[in-house]
Amino acid sequence: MYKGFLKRLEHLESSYEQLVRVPNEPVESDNGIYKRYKNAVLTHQHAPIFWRYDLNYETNPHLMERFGINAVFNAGAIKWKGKYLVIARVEGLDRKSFFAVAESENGIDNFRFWDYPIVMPETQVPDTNVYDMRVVQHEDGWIYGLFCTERRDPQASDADQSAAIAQCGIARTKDLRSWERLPDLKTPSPQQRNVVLHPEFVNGQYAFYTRPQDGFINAGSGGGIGFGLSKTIEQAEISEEIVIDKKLYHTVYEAKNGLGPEPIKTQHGWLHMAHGVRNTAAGLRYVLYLFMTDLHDITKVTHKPGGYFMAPEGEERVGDVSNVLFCNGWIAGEDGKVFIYYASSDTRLHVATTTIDQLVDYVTHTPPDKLRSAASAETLIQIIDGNQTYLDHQSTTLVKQTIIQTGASGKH
Ligand code: M1P
Repeated sequence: MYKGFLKRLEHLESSYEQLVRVPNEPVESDNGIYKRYKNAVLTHQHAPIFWRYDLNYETNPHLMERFGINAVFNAGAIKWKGKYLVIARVEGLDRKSFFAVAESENGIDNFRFWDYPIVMPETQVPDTNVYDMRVVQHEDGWIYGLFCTERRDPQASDADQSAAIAQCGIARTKDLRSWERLPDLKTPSPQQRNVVLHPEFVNGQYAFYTRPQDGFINAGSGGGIGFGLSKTIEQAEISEEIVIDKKLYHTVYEAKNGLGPEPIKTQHGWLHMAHGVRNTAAGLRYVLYLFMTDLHDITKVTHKPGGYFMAPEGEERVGDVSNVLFCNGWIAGEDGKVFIYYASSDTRLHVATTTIDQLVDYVTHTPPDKLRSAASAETLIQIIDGNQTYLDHQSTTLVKQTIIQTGASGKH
């Protein structure tokens, strides 16, 4: 019997190593804004063997899985001691999520989980489920993890086993290994998800992006990305919550929206990634969009391209909750390169790469949504008109000639 055990163990190990070591490759995209990659960076199969199996022959002679992992997705991200770290939402077969750190040398492949998941202390009211951590290196010197804590609605009757209350949990760390849990954020809204801490103080206070919502799934009247200040983080409380980016009829964020990772500071403004949700006959569709806020008044949206930045494609469209892209982690390097960690269909985690220059260009030059079909057609006509100088019967020969001449004259 032990021979069968050893054979299975060898097979498990070699398939695991093959999966984790496979180099990732960029996939050509024609939008010029970012590159997707061929392989997901984390899946349920990236969970280490020593998490999933009891490796003691005496107690597990069939080498059966004892702790199955269902999905690895929605990850916060941070560059830490020269490594690319993601703090993923790892969901077991029992539907409970927990946080676990995986690291990579280059940010695009070879992600390996640290030996143990994060031990997240609980408040006096234990969390039933925790997920979607936003990792923020704050100027106060701490690294914060803000996440959704979900508990059963105490008002729900026995007949209703799905009513839940979502709030923002807050924890902080200096080493990403040991975490101090702080009281949950208090806001005027009945429920909160997708709360993000701004990395800098605003008027000497901690600044939060929120997502007020009436119900557990429906944002209701509270839809939109909110904003509020708190004097302390140890007893964080927002007394006034304003909406800075609201949900809007017939847009990709008409049902609800929520901020993604912490914003990136650029010389032109703060770059934000968010998800927008709309309803369709096939259910909710989650896409990612970008916008920019003012460097001095961070509640003022200065640029917002129309439509989505990224939407589910190919295998990304299918999973436990299909037709979903979600992003709560990105890393901007000092060299201007940006690693976007996005999850598809609540199932797996991917990476896309781009640069700050490309994102700023995208945000500042993509036409806004003018909210009417005729206005969209008009925007397109302006682009076509502008291009006429370079076209010769729909061929781009003139563009190429102009670029060669301009390049030769040293203008670019
Ligand atoms: O299932 C899609 C997403 O739904 C929730 O996000 P939101 O509150 O914005 O609708 C979260 O549960 C998120 O984790 C999940 O990916």
